[in-house]
Amino acid sequence: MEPAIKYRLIHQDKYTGARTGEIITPHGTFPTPMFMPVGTQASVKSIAPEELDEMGAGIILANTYHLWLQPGEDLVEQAGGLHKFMNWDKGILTDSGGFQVFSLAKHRDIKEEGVTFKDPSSGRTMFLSPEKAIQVENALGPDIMMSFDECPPYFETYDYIKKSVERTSRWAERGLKAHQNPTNQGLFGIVQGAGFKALRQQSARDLVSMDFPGYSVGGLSVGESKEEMNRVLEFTTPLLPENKPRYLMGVGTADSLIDGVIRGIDMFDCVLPTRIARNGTCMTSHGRLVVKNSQYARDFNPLDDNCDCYVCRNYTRAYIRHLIHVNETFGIRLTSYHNLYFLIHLMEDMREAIKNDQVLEFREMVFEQYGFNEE
Ligand code: PRF
Ligand code: ZN
Repeated sequence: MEPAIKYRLIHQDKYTGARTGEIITPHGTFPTPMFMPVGTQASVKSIAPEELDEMGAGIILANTYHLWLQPGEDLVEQAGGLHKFMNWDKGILTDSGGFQVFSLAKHRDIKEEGVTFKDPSSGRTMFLSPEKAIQVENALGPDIMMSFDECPPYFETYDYIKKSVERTSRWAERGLKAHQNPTNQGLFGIVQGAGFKALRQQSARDLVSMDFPGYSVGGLSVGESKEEMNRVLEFTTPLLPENKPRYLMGVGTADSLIDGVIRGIDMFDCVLPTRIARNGTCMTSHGRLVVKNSQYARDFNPLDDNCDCYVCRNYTRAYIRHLIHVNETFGIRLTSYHNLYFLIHLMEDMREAIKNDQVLEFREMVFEQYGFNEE
């Protein structure tokens, strides 16, 4: 059987775990490392597919949880699948809903069979299980589907996390059995285990034995420190096969992307760039810039003097600040575009640095320019 998702290594950095390669999907090939814009409800907020293409996004993320609740997977299937429904013909990855149930739903009850919860918008009682998540993902039709996992709180006891990891392995196995078309859609496993090395090892061993076409590292960026995340990545990515993609879920600050790549990660996603854009905050090569602040009222420079995106080539801080102040939605379109471009372009620069074995120099340069601020 030909798997739906394949990884091709192009070059491994001489001095770190960073690697550049490409991921081949039924909807095209994209270079890695890559940042994936998040389109939770089948739309990357305020950005058109043509614009995502133009900024170099080879793959985007959507959420099983949201699309299952609204408009429902049968409607999307009837539309011809997610790609057709949203007019995006490159890669799509869907998260399974596991994480969203744990972070968004109220009154949830986790059992071996699955999770019962109350849909916060309709009040309906819903049930999501490994089989149900896979059935919804099969109907939505993304190129990459994620297993239904449990993302436990980071600072739980060893015994709690061990039970959770074991359940996530059983759920992964059930998902694999339920998966209908592995030649068209690749199902990834999710390694959990919080900060415990032995449990990350157990989780990786279980999942690798199931032979998924790709693996993600879950359960990070949930309140632990950056140092802690780096520590866990350092011993987790070496547990994953070298010939398959590795994806760090829900991470989207510039420094974490660079530090994740250095530890062997190929893919990232996060709502951060588009979320902060909507409250007037921009990611720049000099750190975060809150463009809606009064100090930019008469600043006729671009958002970032080192950025050559459509926004920075054509608009000033003063103009964008004005738009946001008078609630013109074009303002947040511009900040959203720039922020996504910034992270996608950062990964493009990183790929170049890897090819030249200059990852550590690149990190040094970016961090220095950045000023090590809150990002
Ligand atoms: N599991 C899933 N989705 C996720 C996570 C996870 O652990 C995270 C953790 N940062 C983000 N999104 N299924
Ligand atoms: Zn820009």
